Amino acid sequence: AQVHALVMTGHLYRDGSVRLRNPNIELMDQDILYHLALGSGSHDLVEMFGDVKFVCMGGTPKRMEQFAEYIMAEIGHKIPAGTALHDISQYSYRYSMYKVGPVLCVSHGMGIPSIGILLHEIIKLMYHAKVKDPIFFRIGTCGGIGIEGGTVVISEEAVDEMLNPYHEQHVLGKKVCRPTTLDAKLVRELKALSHADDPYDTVSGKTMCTSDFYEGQGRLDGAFCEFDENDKKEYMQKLLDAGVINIEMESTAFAALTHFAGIKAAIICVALLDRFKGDQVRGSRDLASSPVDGASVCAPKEVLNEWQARPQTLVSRYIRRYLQRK
Ligand code: R2B
Ligand code: URA
Repeated sequence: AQVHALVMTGHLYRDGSVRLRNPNIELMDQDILYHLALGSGSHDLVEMFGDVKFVCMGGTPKRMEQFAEYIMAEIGHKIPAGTALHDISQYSYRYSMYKVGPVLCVSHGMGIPSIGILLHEIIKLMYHAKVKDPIFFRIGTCGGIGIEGGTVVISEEAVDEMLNPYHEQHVLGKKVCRPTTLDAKLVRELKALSHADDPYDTVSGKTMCTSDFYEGQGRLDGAFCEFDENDKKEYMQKLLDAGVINIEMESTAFAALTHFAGIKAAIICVALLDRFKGDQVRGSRDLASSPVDGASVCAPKEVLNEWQARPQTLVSRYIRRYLQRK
């Protein structure tokens, strides 16, 4: 029982390096990080990633490439003249990853399974590279509940579709629940980095994580819908009464797996719309606004793109302040 307790309470090593809660990895002669197109046998992971301090994850490859370019300018990181940032995981054809000095920028795809697989491999990457005290950020998008589109939401807690503060997974046919604890101090620090003259609000609250974008988020516009507008509104109100102010699709896995690994982490998402007011999100620049879901509900694509930079701005302020203090 004592050995069990030791294993279960252990997080980072005393020097801050990431330890794995898996005794098998160090016994293997090489570990292949399949979905990153990297391996401990084929790559010098300490040389390539040993100086990483921040891991920033977001849904799409394009947004993470833009974030890499942006953070490069923000922290004044230089790459050799005539070269460009390159996608380290290009040949995985799964995720995209860019490294800008101490900042690793990686796409996580959509949903819990996709970010879960990535987290296994990124946490192992931190271990193989002997990275100390890394901080993980998810910079994403979400639906707001009673908050205007364009608002930045910092998650205080992630809850599942039943409003449970844990991430449930099935392991060997059994349910395993891991708490979705996020770092309260990091939430406060990030909130303090919002500026009074930012042309948008930065708020914090609970985030609900779903495994579906349509029915699972109470949308009326999926291929199927067996409830009506009133049922939806009632549900949104129930969420709001429980302290939930936004909905997305990765937070429980992100919070639970980083917490289980002893890694400090935060989730910052921009709301694309207020779910009390609508369901549809504009997909591309040339989609005209429809009469049902007009511009008053869903902003045009250019505006959405500008909004998606807002969580990046906040994380950049955090990273720059950290690097200045060092
Ligand atoms: C937010 O946006 C995506 C769905 O459109 C999903 O990955 C999420 O969490
Ligand atoms: N991402 C989601 O998961 N839901 C939304 O409503 C918007 C973005």
